[in-house]
Amino acid sequence: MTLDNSPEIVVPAADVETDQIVDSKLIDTMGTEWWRSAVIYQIYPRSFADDSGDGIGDLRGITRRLPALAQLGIDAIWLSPFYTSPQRDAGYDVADYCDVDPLFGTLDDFAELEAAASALGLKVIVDIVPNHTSSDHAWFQAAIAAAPGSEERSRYIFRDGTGPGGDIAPNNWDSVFGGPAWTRTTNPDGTPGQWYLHLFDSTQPDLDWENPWVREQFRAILRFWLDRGVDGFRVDVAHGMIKKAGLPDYTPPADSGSMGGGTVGFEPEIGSHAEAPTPPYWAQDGVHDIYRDWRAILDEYEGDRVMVAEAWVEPLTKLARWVRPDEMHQAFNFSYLESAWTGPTMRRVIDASIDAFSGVGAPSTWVLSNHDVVRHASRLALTAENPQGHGIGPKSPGQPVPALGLRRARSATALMLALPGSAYLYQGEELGLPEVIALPDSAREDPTWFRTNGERYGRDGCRVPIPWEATSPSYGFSTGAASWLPQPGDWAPFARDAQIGVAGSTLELYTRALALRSEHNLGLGSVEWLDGYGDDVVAFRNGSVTVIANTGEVAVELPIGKMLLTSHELHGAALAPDTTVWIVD
Ligand code: TEU
Repeated sequence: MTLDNSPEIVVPAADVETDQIVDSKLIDTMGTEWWRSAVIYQIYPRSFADDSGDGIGDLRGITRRLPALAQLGIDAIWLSPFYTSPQRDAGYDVADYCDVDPLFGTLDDFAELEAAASALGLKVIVDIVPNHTSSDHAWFQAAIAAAPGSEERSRYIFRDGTGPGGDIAPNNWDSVFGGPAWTRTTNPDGTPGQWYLHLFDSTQPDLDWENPWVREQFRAILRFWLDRGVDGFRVDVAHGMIKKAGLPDYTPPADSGSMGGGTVGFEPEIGSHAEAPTPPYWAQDGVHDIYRDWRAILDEYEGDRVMVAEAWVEPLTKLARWVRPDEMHQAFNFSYLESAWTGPTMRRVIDASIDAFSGVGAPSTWVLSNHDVVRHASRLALTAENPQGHGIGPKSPGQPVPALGLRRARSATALMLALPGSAYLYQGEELGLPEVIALPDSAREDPTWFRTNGERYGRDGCRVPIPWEATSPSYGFSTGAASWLPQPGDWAPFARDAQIGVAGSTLELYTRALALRSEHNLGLGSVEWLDGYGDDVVAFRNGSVTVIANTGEVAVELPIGKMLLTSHELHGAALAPDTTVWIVD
């Protein structure tokens, strides 16, 4: 067995700054904590299961459906926010970090959910949203009511405008959701006042993390949930909390990718190009002090509590700074998510990921879908005209062919679940759900849609409530008939009860892959590239399992061995295009 890296690609070694010298002993003794190899399933509470019958999912609905997740074979759930919120950004606009929104239930419902998860052997990770609060939060309401220069205002980023009358925003930054990142306040006497910064919606004012008061509040919030037994946190916008001093103007490069607002865009040549300039609002060095502080808090608690960074940072060598030994435990691998389905790209991103993360003693993570991106059963079949989609609707270019998308998605998932490290699944992908492209415009709720006047469709298409029962109203999502986003009329074949126990169904593929992954301990294994296959084929061994994925257009011959898993039915010894197999000798 030899390594089969494409020779022209040079993956830069993890760059080492003086403050990031890593204890090599720590790396040598990489542990076996649960999160290093865990498969973590993202629940988007409003779209998972609705017990109250109001058309919006809730905590009791989740608790009721947890046995189905245990049966699927995952290790942990991550819950997107269920905290008190006016729901302007589906709960990522938090008005009280230490309570449950009545839409989703109560703190007692959360305790029941936790107990049920624990009884099923599932860990529970909750979302924490520290970059911004809701504008309804008592802190922001107090800030608005207080005078410029007050302590209350110093918790957020208020500034005077420029130009005559202060009517020009303090700088030129754009919101990730479109439009300016500043909104002007109105004084009590009706005159225009200061401006406040919001990297996202105007109802999501950014906190000032230079203020020790803000840091103290979040220490208490972490403890609140740790005391309630959560196993960890997914940290929202973990690259955004510190802004460059002086808030200098910044114009993102034209090709800045999915992150609107100026996050560095992902390029196919992952790991093979230099870092793009860092925007003054992302990935500032100061954020790392915050995570070191948080890590010390988590380490006070018994059990392996974990933090995962939602940091849209590239290249991977830079993202690895979020998971140094005294910071977070994991970071979402968005470079992997955004990689094209081609042999060279997949090999390159897998190598670059393992190199970058293992360079700091962290496990690599893998992810193909979440609540912010086009579902991979559609995304992988978008055409070159619009390869990542960034929210697709009826008028988007590059429309996917559904059967091709599902075929590639199954193949890509079978590849992902064979990789060592920790994998993230997004609710509904185990059913093979596609993006809902034809949502009526009147149903859309994503602030992106409104802030761009419909120019960007946004993320509603991946957030449609999931189908459980083929013949029930709302496909069994709700105890009532409604669902907050309309479900397509042709989703019955995707319903869980239409797939369970059905040979060849996507649900059975996921269930089998997860069982085999655990049986063969693939999550703690390694990648040994295999020679002898063409460029389009991704072939490696992980322990005793040989994994072969054909991303190309022609069938390839398979080696002899016992077939453990195949993403599609095989005909003879040929591996058809867009198919992945696991073989054991
Ligand atoms: O996402 C951060 C983020 O930057 C992405 O949302 C991305 O820019 C966007 O989805 C592309 O349209 C997190 C959450 O995952 C997202 O749901 C929230 O809307 C956002 O933070 C604000 O809290």
